[in-house]
Amino acid sequence: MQKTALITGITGQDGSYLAEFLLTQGYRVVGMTRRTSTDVHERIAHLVDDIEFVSGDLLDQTSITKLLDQVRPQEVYNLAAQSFVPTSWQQPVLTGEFTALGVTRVLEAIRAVDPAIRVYQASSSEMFGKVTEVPQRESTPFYPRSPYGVAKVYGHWITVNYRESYDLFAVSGILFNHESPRRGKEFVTRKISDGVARIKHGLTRELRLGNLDAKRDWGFAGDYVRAMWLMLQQERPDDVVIATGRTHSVRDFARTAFQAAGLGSYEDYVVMDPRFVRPAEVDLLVGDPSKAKRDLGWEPQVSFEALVEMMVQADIERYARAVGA
Ligand code: NAP
Ligand code: G4F
Repeated sequence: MQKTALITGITGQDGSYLAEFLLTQGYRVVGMTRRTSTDVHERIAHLVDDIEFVSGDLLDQTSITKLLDQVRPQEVYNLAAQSFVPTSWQQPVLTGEFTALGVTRVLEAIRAVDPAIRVYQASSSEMFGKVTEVPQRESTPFYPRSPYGVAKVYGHWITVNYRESYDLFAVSGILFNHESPRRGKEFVTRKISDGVARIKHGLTRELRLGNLDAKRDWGFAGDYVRAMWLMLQQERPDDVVIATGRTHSVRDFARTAFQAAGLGSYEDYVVMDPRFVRPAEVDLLVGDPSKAKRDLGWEPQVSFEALVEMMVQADIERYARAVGA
C-alpha cells in the first residue's frame, strides 16, 4: 500500500529535499502551507505537480487537526518553525508560539486523529548552545543560548513526553547545521556563497559578516533528510544526533568559498560588522554521529569542501543566468 507523508514546512530548505526524497520512495507527499499573498513556493516549484497542498498554520490548532483528518498520513514530518536564530531575539514570543507550542499542536492533532501516525520532530544542535561536552551526543545536557534554542528544547521534550505519556511513535532528530544552494540567504553559509557570487560578477565589492570565529558542524541538507526518514522506519522510536563529526569556523567557510570562486583571499573582501554579532553566541558545535551510523546505517555523503563548492557554483551560475537574461 502506498504510504502518505505530511510535511509541515514544505516550502523551506529541508521540506523541499524531503519531498523529493519521499517521492523517490513512492510516497504520496502532502505539504502543509500557510496562506501568503505572494507565491513562496520557489524551492518546490519543480515538484508542484507531484505533491498535494493543504492549508494550515502551526499557530492554529483547528487547522492542523482538520488537515490530519483529511489527509490521513502514516508519517508526519514537523519541519515548520521560525528557524532563524537572530529573529528569535526580536520576536521571542512568536518564536515560542511557532517553534515550541507549534510542536504540541501537531502532537495533540495526532493524538486526536490517529495515534498510530509516526511523527518526526525537527530538533536542533542549537539546544546544546554553550556546550558542556565535545563532541555533543544524545546524552549531552542542553544549554540553549537564544529564544530559538529554548523553544527547540521545549519542542524536543514535549516530543519525548508524548512518546512516554501516550505511547506515540514520536522521534526527535537532533540535527546539526545543514546547508545547500536552497538555504535561506540570511544564514551565514548562503550569505557567504551569495556574496562571493555577487563579487565574482562585479555586483558588489565587500561582504559584511559578524563573528568569524564561531564553529559549526556543517553538512548537506540532502543527506540529512534521508536520516529523518530512516528514523521513522525503525522498530522503536528513538532520538538521534545527525552530524558530520567535523567542525569549521565561519572564517574557514569564507576562506574556502572565496578560493572556490578563484577570488583569492577572503580578507580582501570580508568586513567585520558588529550588527551581525549576537547577544549570546554558540561558539562551538560538533556532533557525534556514531549512534546514527550504528542504529540507522546513516552516514553523510557530501564533505565540507564539496558543500562549499556546490553552494558557490550554484550562486555563481544563478547570477550568470540573471545577468545574461
Ligand atoms: P526554513 O528553510 O526556515 O523553513 C521553515 C519552514 O517553516 C518554511 O516552510 C516556513 O513556511 C514554515 N513555517 C514557519 N512558520 C510557520 C507556521 N506558523 N505555520 C506553518 N509553517 C510555518 O528551515 P529549514 O532549514 O528547512 O529547517 C527545517 C526545520 O529544521 C526547522 O524546524 C528548523 O528549526 C530545524 N533545523 C534546521 C537546521 C538547519 O541547519 N537547517 C538544523 C537543525 C534544525 P513559509 O515558507 O510560509 O515561511
Ligand atoms: O548560519 P547561522 O545563522 O546558523 P545558526 O545560528 O547556527 O542556526 C542554524 O543552525 C541551527 C542548528 O545548529 C538550526 F537549528 C537553526 O534553525 C539554523 O538553521 O549562523 C551560524 C554562525 C553563528 O555563530 C553566527 O554568529 O555564523 C555566525 N555568523 C557570523 N556572521 C553569522 C554572520 N550568521 C549570520 N546569519 N549572518 C552573519 O552575517
